[in-house]
Amino acid sequence: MIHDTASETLSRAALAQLQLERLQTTVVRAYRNVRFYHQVLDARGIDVERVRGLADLRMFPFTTKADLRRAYPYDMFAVPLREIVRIHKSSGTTGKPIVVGYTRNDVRRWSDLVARQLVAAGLSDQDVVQVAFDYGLFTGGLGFHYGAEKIGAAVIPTSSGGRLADQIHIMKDYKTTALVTTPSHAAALAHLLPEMGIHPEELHLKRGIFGAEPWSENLRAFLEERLRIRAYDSYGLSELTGPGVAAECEARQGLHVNEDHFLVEVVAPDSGEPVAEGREGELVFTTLAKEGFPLLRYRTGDLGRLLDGPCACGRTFLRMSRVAGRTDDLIAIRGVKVLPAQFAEALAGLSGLSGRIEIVLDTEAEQDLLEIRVAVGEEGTMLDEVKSVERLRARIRQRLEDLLGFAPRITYVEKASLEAVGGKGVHVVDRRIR
Ligand code: DLL
Repeated sequence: MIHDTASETLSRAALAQLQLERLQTTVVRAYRNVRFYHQVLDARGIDVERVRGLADLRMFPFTTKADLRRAYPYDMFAVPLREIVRIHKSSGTTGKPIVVGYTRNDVRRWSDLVARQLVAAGLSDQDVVQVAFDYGLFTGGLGFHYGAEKIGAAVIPTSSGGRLADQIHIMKDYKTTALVTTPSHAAALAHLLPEMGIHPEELHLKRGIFGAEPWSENLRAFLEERLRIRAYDSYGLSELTGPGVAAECEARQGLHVNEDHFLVEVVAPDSGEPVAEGREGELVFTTLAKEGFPLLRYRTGDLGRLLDGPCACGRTFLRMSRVAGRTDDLIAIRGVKVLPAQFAEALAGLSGLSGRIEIVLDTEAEQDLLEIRVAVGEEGTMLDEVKSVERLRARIRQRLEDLLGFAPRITYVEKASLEAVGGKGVHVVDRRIR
């Protein structure tokens, strides 16, 4: 089934025409209403009225995460606050986060984009959808909530917090047919089932829609087997809208990019030049219909490829591969996205610690294990007493729990062993199996 057949099966020629018209409107709106774009486009002598073809997009400069951070909180908004009806925030940034705003039309369109992917995954008004993404500043919870309501499904807004066992009780008792969450959260639930003595056949689950972090075909197979579902990948980012940028259909041969709302480019991360067709590079998006927060050539930091050719499902939108990695060192741990520098930031000012930290990531039972290795610093040599060392450990744990929402394992190691690895203040060892 297709949610919006007219849009999702547009001929490529009609789509290109629509994209061009929307691009023309977007660049003018961004130039007129966002000081940042006004300044950078003026500085380059770019006349926004002169966009004649989609190829003209290339004359525009990229927009980066740093640009958005500098605009904190509202400087990238293209409408006055009274026209904004929703505010979310992007994860995984150091210092000031990125704040994004949606007009009423933006929220409506966003819900439609999420509805598209739910229908593409086979959902309908017959479904009971458990949205176990975090509800709040993160876009996953509310994004899927509105999309699932749009298709008339019964939505259970469990959100992500709380006990795993409660999610499972609800899933069983409320007869959930579709689970929507991060793949890591789904894996944790799948592991708990047998421990709770529940056989997957006792559940009513049919489908899982997972995203917001990297996952693999191995994890898909595990989740499908343990939860007796068909699992679908969903990609998006808060800066563009949240979920609803690209998602898999029944064919699961890549994720259809909602090209009537987002123009996608793939560029070489170092030069910013377009890569050859079908090659891997950094995904760059331009919004085509957003009112509150339009973006021109936004560099996502996500690596991927575009897959050509028609899809068995009949949709004409291009597909992208699974996200193959990042251009920066953003790490996703149990659904939480952090930069290594955020660990240093969180522990800054704790007296007794050496400046270096090692982050060790491992996989145990399909789940992320996080260990933080720290060493006692110069002034910390007085910390020999077990009591003070334990007090310091508790403080570290508290600060990291504030950062991540869960407590990692904290291990003291010799200072020399942290220094031996050289490099920056934070060293990451990722041994996870994806
Ligand atoms: O993760 C939005 C979202 C919510 C997408 C729910 C899908 C489902 P952010 O928190 O801003 O937004 O994080 C965006 O997460 O740039 C990718 O690096 C990563 N990411 C998102 N989806 C996937 C995916 C939401 N399916 C960042 N596979 C993006 C791999 C993903 N990485």
